[in-house]
Amino acid sequence: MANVAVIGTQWGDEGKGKIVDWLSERADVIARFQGGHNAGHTLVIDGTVYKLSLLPSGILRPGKLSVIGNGVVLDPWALVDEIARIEAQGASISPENLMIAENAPLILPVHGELDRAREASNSVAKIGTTGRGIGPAYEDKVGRRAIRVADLADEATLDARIGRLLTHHNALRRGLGLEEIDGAALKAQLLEIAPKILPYAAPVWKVLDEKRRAGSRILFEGAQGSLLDVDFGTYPFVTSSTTLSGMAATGTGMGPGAVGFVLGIVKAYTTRVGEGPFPCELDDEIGRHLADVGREKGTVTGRNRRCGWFDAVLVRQTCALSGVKGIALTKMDVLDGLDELKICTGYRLDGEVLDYLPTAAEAQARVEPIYEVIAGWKESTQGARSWADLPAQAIKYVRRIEELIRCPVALVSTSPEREDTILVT
Ligand code: 2SA
Ligand code: MG
Repeated sequence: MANVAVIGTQWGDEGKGKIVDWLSERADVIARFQGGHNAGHTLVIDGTVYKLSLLPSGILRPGKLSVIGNGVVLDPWALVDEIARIEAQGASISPENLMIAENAPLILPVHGELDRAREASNSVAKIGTTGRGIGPAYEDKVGRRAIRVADLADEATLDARIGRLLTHHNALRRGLGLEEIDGAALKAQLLEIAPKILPYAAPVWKVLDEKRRAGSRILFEGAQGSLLDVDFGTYPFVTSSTTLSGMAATGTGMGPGAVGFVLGIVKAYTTRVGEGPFPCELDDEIGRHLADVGREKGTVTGRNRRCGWFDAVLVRQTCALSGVKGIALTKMDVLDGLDELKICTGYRLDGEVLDYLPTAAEAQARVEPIYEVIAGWKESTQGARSWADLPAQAIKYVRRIEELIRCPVALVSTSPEREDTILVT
């Protein structure tokens, strides 16, 4: 098996967690390469529900190495809490099975405060962030003032980094009416958490290089979705990381050739959390049906997700952006019982027909979906484990999606359970 990168092709919450877990059985290393504890992956294993946020999904499988790459922004307190929570559910986590890139930047309490203060302020448009400090932490990374995992080992470095951070953040905080940062208190907090994080710190790029040379199979676990990508998403209503497959290499310290197969996770309909354009959004009975049946609530924040029909225009676009070679179609059972289904095949804008989502925010907000109607199915697809178990009309729906997005279906997931997966050969 080639190394696989798993990418969300919509706005996140496509059901990546289950697929990553399913694939992790066949991998030796599972690596996160972007995002932070804004991610929420729900896994159901033998009836037990695990909610992972920062930890790679491989952590629940004995004998696998889980890696948090340099492309991730790491909240050390959130990580320590999550480790304790998952260990209480029976997993065992140690430097043997978890490694963190030494050059990963930290999310500090000031980042969360800044994120939430901006969201609460009326002077800028609300993004609908998770409030976890993701954006401010990435700003500090590219602004060259982040504190990174390796810095936790040296007090003098911490002093220098905190000094630089204060200069920048205190100016910002004054503008938002927040108290100035107490540098000494921040340093004390960091020194307290350091011994809980440093044992996991490693030159991840080097470990991965050795693993690759030894023939280990690496699974790259994406978080959020392609339409939240900081470059190609519905900017500015995006997250602050690169969520596309190219990041799997840079976010762990490997060359692009290390990513052999890009698997795009595609939900059979569309959802989005937070603000921003959503051409196929349904503010009606059907939208509520999808939300109820699909239990569309955020894993991390518990926010309700907005729901709509499947948008083939968007998924065709994101499959191209990530070089997706095959898709895993998830949550098709949520469509069971609907009389008819709609698929968006293009947009209308100012009398013209578009076959892609334009870049300008103003145009993104105005495009109108052009729908194709396809008959639904009455039978249940839930728990189907072979192609033959699917109603003919459901197969038609899958085939039409493949055609429209120009990408073959590799897997169909028919329930949150690991075994309820159809492998398309
Ligand atoms: P942020 O916090 O800066 O990354 O928010 C910016 C935008 O990115 C969206 N975003 C997400 N969308 C869906 N799922 C996400 N993860 C959690 C989950 C979300 C939750 O998997 O359930 O629990 O609410 C996620 N993370 C970020 C966010 O909604 C903003 O639109
Ligand atoms: Mg999620």
